[in-house]
Amino acid sequence: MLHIDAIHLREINMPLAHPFETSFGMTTSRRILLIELESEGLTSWGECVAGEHPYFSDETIDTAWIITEAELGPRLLDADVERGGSCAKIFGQIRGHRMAKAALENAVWDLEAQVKRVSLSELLGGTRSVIPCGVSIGIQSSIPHLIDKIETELAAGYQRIKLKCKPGWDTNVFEAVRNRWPDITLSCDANSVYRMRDLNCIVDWDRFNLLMIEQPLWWDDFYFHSLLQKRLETPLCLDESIRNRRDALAAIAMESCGIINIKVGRVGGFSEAIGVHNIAEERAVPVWCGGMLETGIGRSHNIALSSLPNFTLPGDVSASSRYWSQDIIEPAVTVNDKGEIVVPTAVGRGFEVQRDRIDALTVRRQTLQAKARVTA
Ligand code: OSB
Ligand code: MG
Repeated sequence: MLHIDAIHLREINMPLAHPFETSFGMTTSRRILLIELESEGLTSWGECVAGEHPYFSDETIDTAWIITEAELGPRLLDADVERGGSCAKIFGQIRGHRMAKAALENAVWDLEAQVKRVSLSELLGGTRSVIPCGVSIGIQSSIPHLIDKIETELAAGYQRIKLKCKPGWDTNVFEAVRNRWPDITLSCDANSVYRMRDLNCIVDWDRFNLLMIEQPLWWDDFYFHSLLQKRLETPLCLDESIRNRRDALAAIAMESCGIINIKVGRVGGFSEAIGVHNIAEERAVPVWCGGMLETGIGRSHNIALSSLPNFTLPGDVSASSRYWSQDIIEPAVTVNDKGEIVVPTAVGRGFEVQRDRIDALTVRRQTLQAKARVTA
């Protein structure tokens, strides 16, 4: 049994080292909810990936804060928590709020790994000692700027370049990049900005030999993606619309995609992420680990998840320095010259959390305390 004595919520504010632009807007700084669990002298961490605005998903840091404080936190403190995998049931009555649930559940897995004296990767069922890494490159002010960025990332060793796109920053951009680099592994991510009227435009991208086209249509859709996939050679990849393993099953059965992006926050925690991974693996659908501009805490959890066997494609898990001038873990996440991250084998997440640095970045905090435990 894991005895959780207290749950600490904090909001930290961190400026991004480089602004990140997607089809839904520009992010220059992040407001991040961190969860810290205290348990019999141990401390574990979770990061909530909800954004400041409900643009990627319907959650925000503020909805996650409220639901954690009022519903999820009290339930976790009252429950008999055996392991990380117990959380889905503990939170089962609460609909939605998957990013809030994931932050707590992942902190419980982080704790379980420490109690069992194993690495988080081992606890999750990881088999890889290194993970292949790609980068997600935001919309830039000009094509020459983008070419410079890609040059830098390729020189650093990254194995796959993903371009954020939107109408006006798509066909012309893919053309310029393919002219410069005919053979690199290239993909794009539209974050749901296109509609069926754009079908012919998207079908034309087959000539760019993209590894995949990520979430071109509505954020909650499988059906229209399946119609589009029938017209395309290039595999579609779903991100936003996969909320759980049933969605993954439905999307695969409907042939809405050939590849799945797994984000542990988007599916509600490690248990469900493993479920999506397993269902895809059984059906020979490759997966990769998405990113949400995480700090080192969420990043270290993504590294552990990416060590599972069906994470065969390079993920959006890259070096801390691409996001932060100074990360909140030690050492920072680095990528070797083959574009790989070495999976830590130390107990737990394998990176030390820098509490002083977190304290300095904290703008709001709240503690939920367990009721006094009755001992026999
Ligand atoms: O769709 O993958 C996405 C960032 C914020 C919201 C959505 C997405 C992204 C990214 C960034 O692509 C990936 C990263 O963390 O590098
Ligand atoms: Mg995406």
